[in-house]
Amino acid sequence: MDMKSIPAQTGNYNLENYEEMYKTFDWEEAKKNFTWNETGKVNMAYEAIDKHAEDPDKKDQPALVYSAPGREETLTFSDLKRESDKFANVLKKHNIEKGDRVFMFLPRSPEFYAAFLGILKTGAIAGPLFEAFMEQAVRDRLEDSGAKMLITTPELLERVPEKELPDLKQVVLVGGEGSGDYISFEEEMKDASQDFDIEWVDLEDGMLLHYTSGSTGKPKGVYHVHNAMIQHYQTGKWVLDLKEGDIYWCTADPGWVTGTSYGIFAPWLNGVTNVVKGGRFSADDWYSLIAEKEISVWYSAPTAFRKLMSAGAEVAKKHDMTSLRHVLSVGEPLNPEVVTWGLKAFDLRIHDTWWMTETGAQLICNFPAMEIRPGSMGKPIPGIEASIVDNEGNELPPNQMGNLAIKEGWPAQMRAIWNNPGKFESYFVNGWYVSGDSAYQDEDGYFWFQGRLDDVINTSGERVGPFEVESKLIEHEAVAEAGVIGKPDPERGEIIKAFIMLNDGYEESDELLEDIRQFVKKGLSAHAAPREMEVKDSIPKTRSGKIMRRLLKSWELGLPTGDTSTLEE
Ligand code: 6R9
Repeated sequence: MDMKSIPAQTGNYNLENYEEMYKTFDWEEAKKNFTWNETGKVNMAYEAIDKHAEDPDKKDQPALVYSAPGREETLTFSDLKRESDKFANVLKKHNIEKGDRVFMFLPRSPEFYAAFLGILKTGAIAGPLFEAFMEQAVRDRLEDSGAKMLITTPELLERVPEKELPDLKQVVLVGGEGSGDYISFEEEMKDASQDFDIEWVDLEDGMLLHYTSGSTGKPKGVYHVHNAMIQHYQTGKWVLDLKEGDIYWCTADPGWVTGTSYGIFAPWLNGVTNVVKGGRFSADDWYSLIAEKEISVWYSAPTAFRKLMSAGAEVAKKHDMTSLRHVLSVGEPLNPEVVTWGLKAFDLRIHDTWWMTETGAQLICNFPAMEIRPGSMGKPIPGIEASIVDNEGNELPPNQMGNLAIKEGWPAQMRAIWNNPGKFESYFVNGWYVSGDSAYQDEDGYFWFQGRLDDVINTSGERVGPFEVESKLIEHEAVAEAGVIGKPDPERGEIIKAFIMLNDGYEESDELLEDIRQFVKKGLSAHAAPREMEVKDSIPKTRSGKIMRRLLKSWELGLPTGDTSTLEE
């Protein structure tokens, strides 16, 4: 097969004629799908859940199908309305008000989804955290956001430095005893009323804070508003191609933007059944889930596809995956060989989609009724303008590499970086949102990803800021200096490699390196712990003291070192 392009899938798709839609579409059109277009009153949780719970034909349809080792549960749209109304009442009882930040440090579970929706119903701002976060990561996020309440479990509570967080007034424990200091989720839910008057908000009111890593400084809080629903709904139609009767599975954790925008909002705004899987990755379990739940639309990530690939075709062959109709990917470049594997394994194309925490929703995509070019991220969704620009924000001609940029003002765009207006401003140049990714556009309008312009590492689809890891490394008593890079890896995309300089009196040994690794793992998270470490006599820095990661990377990969004029003596 000619892998330079794969023709459109045959079938009936919500978006049949991309080129035509791109020319004519206007976001004003999309707004007509929502009642708030007339009333002016809006709440994401109403549009995603309550609206369907009020519809006699939909209320008993499964909304959430939860499957984890030892726990299977199905909640209909009315169940989810009731549970989230109850939790919203619990929040009100404990003085949560519109605009308050309520953080969630919880495993994926039905309680997570009920609580998340409950938070939105009060008009408060939800802040989901990865379950894998360790103390430092949790502290940074709760501190910066000024979170007033945290919902967690007794086990995870051990990683919450409560005493160092003066703004944190209350902790709700799921699966724990209530005591003087803590609110018990189960006890409060037992007594909570099922009637809640939803807080109607403005389209521009805050809804969600997702912390993400940059190349410098602490993680930043990307702030999203209810208005994003227009794009979640519309991309759910066009890109995920969601239709009545679909069983949809997004494999992303809600601590990551994909797990909220496309693990909560897009499927439920479109009224489809949403499957959530708990537990760890296993190829056998994943395939079984597809077969058992008869999943039709599946959104995952290259790192997961690569793991399935390496598990071998025999594992796949044991399961019936004919329910699948549409498969998509996000988070990292989708390797052409993975697309080829997908054609063999499922007889379907894997559709790459590009977007970021900051963009809130999909922007450049491969649509089912469009020819795809393996290795390309696809084309801009109707309603947005994408381009390649130079550092001054001037558009570049086809086939020239530059900054991937989006004309500002799309519905799901972040509205702020929490507590950091300067950082927010720095994203915009000459009317363009500059993504930090480099790419080029071919003559036919397809976008091709080249790399990150900053030093952010993408390991197994998780964004890791080298600065965070370096900071943790040098907290170890043996480490004097540290420089961290992403090193290309066939399975994980990149792995974290750390170059360290030891303090006097420390000798390099396997035990010491392992001890340092564990230190980062316990302090930050497992995915932030370096898989490789190398001891150096010094770490290259610029004259202004910035670690020259670019140079470390060139050494590591045996590439020319380029301009080293700023290198410290
Ligand atoms: C949704 C999400 C954003 C960064 C982004 C880019 C990389 C995402 C990609 C991709 C190549 C794709 N990225 N999708 N790279 N092809 N289809 O991933 O958000 O965690 O903020 O990461 O991920 O580098 O800038 P986020």
